Amino acid sequence: MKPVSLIQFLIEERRAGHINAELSLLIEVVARACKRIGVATGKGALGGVLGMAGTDNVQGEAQKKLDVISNEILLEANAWGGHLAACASEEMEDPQQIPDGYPKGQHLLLFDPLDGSSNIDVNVSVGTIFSVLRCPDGVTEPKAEHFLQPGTTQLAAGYVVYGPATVLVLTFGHGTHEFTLDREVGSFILSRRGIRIPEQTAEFAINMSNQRHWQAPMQRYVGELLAGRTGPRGKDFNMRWVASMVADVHRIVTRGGVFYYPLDAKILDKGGKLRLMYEANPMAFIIEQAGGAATTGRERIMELQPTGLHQRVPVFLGSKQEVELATHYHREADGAVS
Ligand code: AFP
Repeated sequence: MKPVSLIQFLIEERRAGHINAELSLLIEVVARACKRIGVATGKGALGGVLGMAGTDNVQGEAQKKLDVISNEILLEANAWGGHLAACASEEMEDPQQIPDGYPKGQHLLLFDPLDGSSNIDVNVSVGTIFSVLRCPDGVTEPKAEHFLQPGTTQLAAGYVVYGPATVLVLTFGHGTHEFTLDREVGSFILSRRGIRIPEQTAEFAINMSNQRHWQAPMQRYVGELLAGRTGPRGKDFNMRWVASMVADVHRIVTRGGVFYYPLDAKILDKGGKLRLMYEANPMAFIIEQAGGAATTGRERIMELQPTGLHQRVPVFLGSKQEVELATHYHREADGAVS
């Protein structure tokens, strides 16, 4: 079969009425920016971009952390196209407006430019996560409050994993699709259409070093997984933890599994570790569109009414039956179900 490029796929999606021309352009621009981020991360130590921002390289020039560079790449790429009303990023306290004199569009873009950035220096996969919302009608200078829309209103969500291969996973609410970057040609090529995550799994991802801080239902649930074949679950479970959410989620999108970043005593006052608007919501959209589930352990992530641009939430996502069981244990402990 003839390979389908991202551009051809976007044309198909427009013809099917799933997206308009402006959203198609937005995705093209984000994908192009991510190719540049992939090139920057791929240079490793040779790019002079590893280490902490605020340090100097051997020539005495200021070094920029790759997450700062990735943020700048995405901002710069998106300022011009006329497809955005504003963007918001993990790297910036407030939304970034489109500069005066540039054309504006109807969309709001949120992103985590380089998730898992603490893994860069050790050459482990990192990624970009993004979410697209519609700018409320009549708003010309969107502020944080205009971004505070539930995940169910997302028009698009995606991530790019910069690993052995650079891979884009995308949804417009009509299935989840994967594109692999052909590095010689410079194009993202459709590699999996309509991804389905198996409902059951025997693989879970969690940072076990936080175990003593977890709440009782999480202790119970993971305790049962660890008990394996002789425990109440009657089967052995395997564990993985990359500590780059994009890489952990991509494994789940590829072979199933579950990912948990629960609330624990250390992060109780923050509400969780991961950010709702540009980590949890887009990942939840991608996972649900692939037949999986995504909750906070208590509620569906995409139904949360956001209260802040950088709000944090607990995240349970992946194979449906496992996420439902872990969520059931929490709701049962809360007295919400019997
Ligand atoms: P960094 O971008 O600071 O590396 O954080 C990545 C992350 O938010 C997410 O990608 C991982 O799942 C999670 O942190 C790992 O957190 P722990 O280090 O607490 O396991």
